[in-house]
This record gives sequence, C-alpha cells and structure tokens, in this order.
Amino acid sequence: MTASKIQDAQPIDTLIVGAGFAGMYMLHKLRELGIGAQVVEAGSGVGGTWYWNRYPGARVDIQSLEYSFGFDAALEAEWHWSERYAPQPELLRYADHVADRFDLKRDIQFNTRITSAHWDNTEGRWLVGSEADEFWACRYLILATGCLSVPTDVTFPGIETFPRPIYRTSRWPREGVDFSGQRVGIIGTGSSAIQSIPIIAEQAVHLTVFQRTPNYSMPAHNGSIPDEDIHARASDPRGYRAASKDTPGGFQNFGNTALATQTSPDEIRAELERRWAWGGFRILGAFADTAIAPAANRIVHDFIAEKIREQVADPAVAELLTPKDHPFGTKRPCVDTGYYATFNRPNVELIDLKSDPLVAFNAGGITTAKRQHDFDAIVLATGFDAMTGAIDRIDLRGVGGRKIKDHWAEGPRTYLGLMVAGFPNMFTITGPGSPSVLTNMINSIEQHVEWIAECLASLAKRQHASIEASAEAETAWCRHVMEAVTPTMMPQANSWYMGANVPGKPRMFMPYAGGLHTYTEICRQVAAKGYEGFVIRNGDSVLSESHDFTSHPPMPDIPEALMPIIIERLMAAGLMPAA
Ligand code: N01
Repeated sequence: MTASKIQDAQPIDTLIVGAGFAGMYMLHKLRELGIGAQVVEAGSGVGGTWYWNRYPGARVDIQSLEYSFGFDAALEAEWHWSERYAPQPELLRYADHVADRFDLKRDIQFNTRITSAHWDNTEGRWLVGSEADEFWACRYLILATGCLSVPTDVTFPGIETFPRPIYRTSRWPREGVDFSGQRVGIIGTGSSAIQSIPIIAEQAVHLTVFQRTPNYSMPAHNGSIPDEDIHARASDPRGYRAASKDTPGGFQNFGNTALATQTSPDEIRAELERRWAWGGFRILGAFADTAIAPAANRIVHDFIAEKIREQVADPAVAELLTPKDHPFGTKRPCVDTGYYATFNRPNVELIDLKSDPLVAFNAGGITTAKRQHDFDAIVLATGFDAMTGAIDRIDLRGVGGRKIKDHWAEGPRTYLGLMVAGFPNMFTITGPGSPSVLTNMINSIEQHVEWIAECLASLAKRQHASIEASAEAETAWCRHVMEAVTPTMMPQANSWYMGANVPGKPRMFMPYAGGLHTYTEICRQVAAKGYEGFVIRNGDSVLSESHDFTSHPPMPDIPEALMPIIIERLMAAGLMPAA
C-alpha cells in the first residue's frame, strides 16, 4: 500500500465487511455501545445470502420463527412470517425491514468490495482497501463475510461455446428468469438444486438434471406455522428463544437420547415416521447414535431410501437418487418441497454423471459420454468455496505481513472461530472453528456478535487496547475442533465441510461440531476468565496475557454405550493416548 493511500484512508474505529444478518446486527450492537462503526458491502442491498441467492424455490430450511433475530422483543413481535419456511423474497424484505427499523443503511456503503486488509503494527490499525481503491484505517476489522458467499470456480470444457444463458443459483438475475417453453439443464443436486428443480420443472418444456452425487433430502411440509410453535413463542418469547439457543444446532430439534441400536424395530419405525411427518431436520435428532454408530446410521439411511422409493415411480431412478457414498448427516442434508416426485414428471430426466460422465459443453448444450443434450439455458447449482472462500480472497496480511492464505495453508486455524493468531483486532463472525454452518445461522450470529461487542466494550474501557489470539490457544482450539468431530462419522464424507468440493483445498473439518450450546458456554467462560487464550496490549505494554485455552467443556452427555467407539476413534486420530 502506498503512503498516499494510507494518508487518504478514512479513519474509523471499526470496519465491518458484509451487510448480511451478521454485519447488520454487529453495526447495531456497536452503535448501542457508542463504538464507531461502518459497514461495507459488495452488493447493492442488505441481506447477504438472501440478497444473492434469488434462484426459484430458495427458502430457509430452519423454521422462520427460529431463523430470525431474537435480540429485540419489539422487532420479534411486529414481524409475522407467512410460512413455516419463509421464501427468499420474504427473507430479503425482513433484512430490509431490520435495516430500516434500526436506521442501519446510513452507515452501510454498498457496491464496495474489499480486496485488501493489512495490519499496521506501528499504528495498531488495519488499512483496508476496496476494489475501487478506496481506503479505511480502522482499529478493529470485523469480517461478516458469510460462510457460503463465494461460489466455487467450477467450470467445464467448452463452457464458453454455449451461446445461450448460463445461470448460477448463487448469482441469480434480480429480474428473475422465465423458463417457459425452454429446454433446461441443471448441474448439481445439493440444497440449491433440490429447491429449484421442482419449480424449474413446472416451467420448462424439458428439464435435465445432471447428478454426480445424490443427497439425502427430507420433506419440508411447508405451510402455515404449526399452532404449537405459535403458542409456545407467544406465551414465552424469551423462553422460546433461550430453548432454541440452548441446543446443539441452535434450533429446537428435540434430540432423542435413546440409541437406535438398542431400540426395537417397531419403536424405531414409529420415531422415524413421527419425525418424517413433522418434516425438515427433525429426523437428525431421532437417535443419539446416528452420527456415531454405523449400524444406527444405516437404520436411518434405509428408512430414507424407502421413502425415496415411495416417492419415485421408476425404481431405477429411485435407486440413482439414493445416496450410497456417505453416511446420513455427514454432508449437509437437504429439505425439499416435492423434489423426489418431480422425477415422475414426463418432462424431467435424470442423468447419472457417474455412469455417463459429462464430456463438454458445446454450441447445442452438453455432451455426456453416452449422448448430446440440447438446451436453451443451463443452471449451475455447483456450490460454494465454503467458510474460507470469502476471507482468503481478500489480500489479508497480519503481523509482519503474514498472509492469511499462508497461515491457513493446511486448513483454517482460528481460536474459537473468532480470531486468528497474528491478526490482531480482526474478528470473524461464524468463522471456521465455530459452530456456524452446523447450526441455525442467526442464533450463531447473535452469539458471536454479542461476544465480540462485549469484548470491544471491555477493550474500550482500557483505552482501546488491542487483542490477539495467542498461538498456543489457537493450536489448542484447533485440536479441540478435531476432538469434537472425530468421534462422529462426519469426516468420512467428501463434503464442503471438509473443503472437499474445491480442488486443492486442504481437507480439514472446518466447523466446530461440539454444538452451539456447548460452544456458547466455552466462549462465556473464556471472557469470564479475563479473555483466556488472548493477549491484550496497549501499545507496547501487555495488559493481560494468557496463552492457554483450558475452558474445555466436559464431554457432552454421551451415552455410555458409545464410549468404546469414541475412544477408539480418538486414539486412532492421536487425540487420546493409547490405553
Ligand atoms: O451446493 P452443494 P449448494 N460436475 O455444494 C455438484 C446452503 N444452502 O449451493 O456432490 C458435476 O451442496 C455437486 O456434486 P458432488 C446449505 O448449507 C442452504 O446446493 O460434488 N457436478 C453437488 O451436487 C448447502 O449445503 C439453503 O458430487 C458438480 C452440487 O454441485 C450449501 O448452501 C439452500 C460439479 C453442489 O452442491 C451449499 O448448497 C441452498 C461438477 N464439476 C443452499 N461441481 C437453505 O437454507 C459441483 N457439482 C435452504
């Protein structure tokens, strides 16, 4: 960065990058504390995920009563969701409503993409630059850049030769797309595709779905909000929120403590049917051993496979749509409205890319090994460079000019998913190493924003000292993130949680799998112990210093019967000494 740019940099206490739910709430919270803050946002409006992902059928897959802010009782009382799972336009209206209600937009600069952020150790500030060469000098930098905001760079041979539109689900045109009368091809069968396929199939004259790997999908049973939830929230709004946050996933899923491997077939069937009928993610909580014991996982897999066969008329197509390469829940499951039944339509065709690989795009459409497919439009629902993509695309340099890309060369390293050693005064909201994508994001965002705000208020009391994660605490936390996931089968899948969907990305399970409730308690204890694991400085003087991270939670309530398998996996991973 040149001296003139540094001179022209706009001074600000805190720069927040991103105006999704995380950036908006962070701004609101800092204003409440009287800490100066400004948000910069690449898009032209607020909403983050819900601003960009405008593809047909996009909707939240956690009930809206829980996937909404709980920090303000009046906001909560005045907003009424129209459905159990709000569609994207309604979520965007909600984001706009929040921004207007709290008068946030006057401190949000839109159409501004941050491309660099360098720590200036002499001045104790970040110098942050945009694509348009605008600069800010800030004491604190908060990355509210989203976990699933940067699409993967996936491309295909000959893609440039296809002369008609190619749409990405995550960069959908604002004016929408009308596929009426068109032959459409869609690549991908993750959540975005599973939501959009039924809607595109209703419009298109013909829809070809190119599937490489089938996913598990549960019915949303979307509709009006269940009376039991309306009543539960109306009678005790604070209690309803607290119950939602005091869970592993940040939403009420009524996890069963029984083990499938110790339950009779009739009781298993009844439990799974009850949860399937309720819909969404509830089946994830059917038994306590599903994520750990292969036999228990197989029981749920078989149940879902049977449900797929019930919905899909052609047994060969049902078989292709049934996941085989990963245990249930080890990739993020999907929630759908009519996905499987869409394959019964005469205008919908499934191409299995495993047996009929994609060869190239061409002027007509797509050639697979077996034949040519002609299209008027093609949709790429091919996913995101998750969790790290938005951060490591910034030229981000900490103490001594160390680049985040180098620090994360073997996978993202953070302390609590909140800070990175050697990158002082830089916070990530729902960053790698925090529960984030394994949870209801809004509840995780609220927890992070409130923790960061409290931390900044405490630093302000000490004349705006700087804070930094110690290298030792970061290492201990990374180890604990591994300890939390290793007992489960999650590392077995080639998932985006593992970075497996991006060629060359290091394989490492990125989110913290210990649960939001456990994690919240750890963060609370860290702060209560005077920011254990952090070094707090004012200029050259060290105000407080701890290199340890000892606030490990006790093993969460794990049924005794699962301990041998857990211990065996921890030992095999070198996370527990051999007996
Ligand atoms: O992306 P994905 P997504 N050739 O990575 C395929 C959240 N979300 O946008 O599995 C052929 O899940 C790829 O195939 P494979 C949610 O957390 C939430 O759908 O790699 N195919 C896969 O099928 C979700 O998990 C909501 O073999 C290729 C697909 O593209 C996350 O976002 C809604 C390919 C990508 O699926 C990501 O979902 C939507 C290639 N070269 C999303 N490359 C809700 O809240 C990739 N694929 C409801």
